[in-house]
Amino acid sequence: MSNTSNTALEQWIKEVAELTKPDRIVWCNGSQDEYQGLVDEMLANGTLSKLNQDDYPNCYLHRSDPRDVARVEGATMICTKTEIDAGPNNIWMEPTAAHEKIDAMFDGCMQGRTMYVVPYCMGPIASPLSRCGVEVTDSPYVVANMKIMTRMGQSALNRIEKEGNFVKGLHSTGELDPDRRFIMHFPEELSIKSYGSGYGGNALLGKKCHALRIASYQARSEGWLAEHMLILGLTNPEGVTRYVAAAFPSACGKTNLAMLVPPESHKGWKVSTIGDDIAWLQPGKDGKLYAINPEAGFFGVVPGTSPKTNYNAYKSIEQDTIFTNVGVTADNNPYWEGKESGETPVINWKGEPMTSETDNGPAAHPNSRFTAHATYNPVYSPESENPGGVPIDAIIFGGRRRELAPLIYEAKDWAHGVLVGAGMASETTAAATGQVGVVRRDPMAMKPFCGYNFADYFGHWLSMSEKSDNLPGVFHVNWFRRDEDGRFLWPGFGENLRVLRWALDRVDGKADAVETAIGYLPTAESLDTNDLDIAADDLEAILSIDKNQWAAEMQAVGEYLESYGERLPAALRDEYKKVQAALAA
Ligand code: TSX
Ligand code: MN
Repeated sequence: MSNTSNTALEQWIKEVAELTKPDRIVWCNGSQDEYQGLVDEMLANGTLSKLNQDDYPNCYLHRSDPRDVARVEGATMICTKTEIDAGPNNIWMEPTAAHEKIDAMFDGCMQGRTMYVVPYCMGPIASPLSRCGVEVTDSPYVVANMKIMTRMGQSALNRIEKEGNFVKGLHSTGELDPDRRFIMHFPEELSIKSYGSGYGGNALLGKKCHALRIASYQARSEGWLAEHMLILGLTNPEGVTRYVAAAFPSACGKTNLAMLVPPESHKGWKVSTIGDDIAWLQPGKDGKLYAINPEAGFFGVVPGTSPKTNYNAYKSIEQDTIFTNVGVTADNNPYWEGKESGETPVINWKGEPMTSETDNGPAAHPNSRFTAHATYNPVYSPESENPGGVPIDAIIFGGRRRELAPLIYEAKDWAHGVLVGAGMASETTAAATGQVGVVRRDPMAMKPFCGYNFADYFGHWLSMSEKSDNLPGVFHVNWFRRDEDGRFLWPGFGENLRVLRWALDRVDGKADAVETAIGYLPTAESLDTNDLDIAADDLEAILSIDKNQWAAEMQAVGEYLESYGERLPAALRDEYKKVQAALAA
């Protein structure tokens, strides 16, 4: 019997089964019954446990292997024919050698196990901007997460059979040995092989592996952009909605911004969420960039999520949520640092007892996650399903910088905006690296996710101005400026709405700005600070630049970009030299 009319898919599944030798093969249809069946199976074998079903209906806890809690950049590879196509920003392996190495691990790895065939669509099923894939996995946890995070099952298979194209993703949790763990990408073959990890970013192949690494490679040849960006809608009191896409390195509060709650002073304004992690952008007939969120859910960091920091995320994860590596309270509720519910944990993420918040902590792993469907977000935007995407008026880059970067500045034009994105950098936090305050370069927040040479990527970004004459404005923000005593100068969170308003007003030619060497900064009057508790000198500090500091920064940006060698686009070199000259003037 044939399971699909797509012969390439049928053939590939046959090959994969011959290699991995599963006891049985299940083609997933994406139904609710199927999801419940997987959950019941995982409850029975201990992969999942039930949380308090009165407080957290249909919520479950998964504890991963304690050595398998995050993405593994050192084991993530881009396997293009030539090393230079992967670029210095990636770890490269020659494709034949890579297949050989990882296939030896896949050989027989599914004996005694079930092999799930998971067709999925990244983006609305009806959207021409969407792309499909099929993930083969032996992990029911992965299937359940894919059900929440993507359009998974029969509808995706139907599209694959109509279109013919799909990305092949092969995954096995293997024996979870950190030394036998590889996440390999073959962009020229549109395929992914992931072995030895059950963690989301390594195992939910539709997300970082497909929607960013493989898609970025495809996007270059097809003339679009696959980016590590949130997409939000901002509706003014008159009911007009504009859309913003924004890229931030980790620990900058991207999900919080995507779900922002307007402050008291902004009654009548509304933020709605299209996506919190990935955006696919493509020029439309009118020259504007249109964006879809390829995902259908949130795979977010749990610690720090409270009604105060992110009310909408907090509400999103009160039902039908898979929690991975959080703690548990005596009432069997999920617990994490920064939940601010007044509860105390009794069991930590490893399943060990805790007698107090500080004993045997932290309760939740710093990279513990929630998996929740997008529609549970109280400010979910139905435009998420628009097959045409939403028109983007502003692109915002950001970083966590104690000094240097002002609250917001606007790039002078598209090419300068590409420099602003390419020069992005952020300070590390304890949660991410254990090392606090070290500045890391992370162009467009894509350092771990670009499937090809960054020099070519910058060139591709620059080339978008030839494909479109109505590109968004480009901005850079920093919510994290501090004074000498370590006090934050900007209140952040909901008040960031004021900064988004300034950006969109600039796009409309309605807000004043001061021209500086690095771009346009708000005048003190053009940024709405009504009802905002901020001292005049603090405001002055975050709305100005230190030329000497910036000269040093541009030197560092230039050196970083030149490390990409002769492939670096000359136009990008011109851009940083222009800023350097303006700073010296
Ligand atoms: O997410 C954050 N955003 C964006 C919100 C839409 N965070 C949390 C970062 C960790 C993921 C922020 N932290 C933001 C911010 O804008 N700003 C800050 C820094 C900050 C922290 C606390 C206060 C002010 C600024 N205020 C008090 O503690 C009272
Ligand atoms: Mn991300």
